[in-house]
Amino acid sequence: MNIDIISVAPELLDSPFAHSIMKRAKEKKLLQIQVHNLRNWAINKHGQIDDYQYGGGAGMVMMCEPLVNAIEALQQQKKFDEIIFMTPDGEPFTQQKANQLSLKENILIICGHYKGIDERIREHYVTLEISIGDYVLSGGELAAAVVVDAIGRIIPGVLNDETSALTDSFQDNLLAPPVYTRPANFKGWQVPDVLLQGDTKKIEDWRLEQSIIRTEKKRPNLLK
Ligand code: 6GU
Repeated sequence: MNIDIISVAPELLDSPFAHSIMKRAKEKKLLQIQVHNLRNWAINKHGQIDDYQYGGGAGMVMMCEPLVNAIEALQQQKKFDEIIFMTPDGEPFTQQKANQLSLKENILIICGHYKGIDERIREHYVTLEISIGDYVLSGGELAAAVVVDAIGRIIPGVLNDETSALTDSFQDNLLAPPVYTRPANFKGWQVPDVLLQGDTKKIEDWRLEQSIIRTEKKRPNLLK
């Protein structure tokens, strides 16, 4: 899978993909991430990519021309299955959406800044708008990092058996059950007996029961 990202702050995206599972995905060539600096397509030598909004009001708007030139330059190289705009007014991001996107071949992500991007880009190029929650970030980069991480770790072949995504919270609309590691007794706090007895069927039943209890308690809406 290829993910191209257009950003005015590419440095923000250096670190998130350089570790652990994301790093492995890249090393295994299952995921290729390329971050492109929008200023490469600035309209003048001052690096301008934004301008005042028509009708007045505070905040700059990212202009059509640099974005169109960036998008079209990348479209020369690849046919994108999805052109995603990261925006707080987008569709709420979920595990289900991550699952769907992990099956695509080429994705382009546009990170907004300032007051957003000229509406005409959303009308004529963007195929999907994503928000990562009901709060406002200063730019789309951190949100894009969240989305790419969630997608990248479930690309087939990225996780090994040990870290299988099938047991994640949300995969079946249930939160994951509690987990424990050694020692079995720490300061008198005991690990539940069932986990120590090696009966895999019993353990499986216990985990499902705990998942349901936990979901009822913390996120009852998921059960509806
Ligand atoms: Cl995708 N972008 C920004 N700027 N803020 C957000 C967001 C995205 N999702 C939630 N807040």
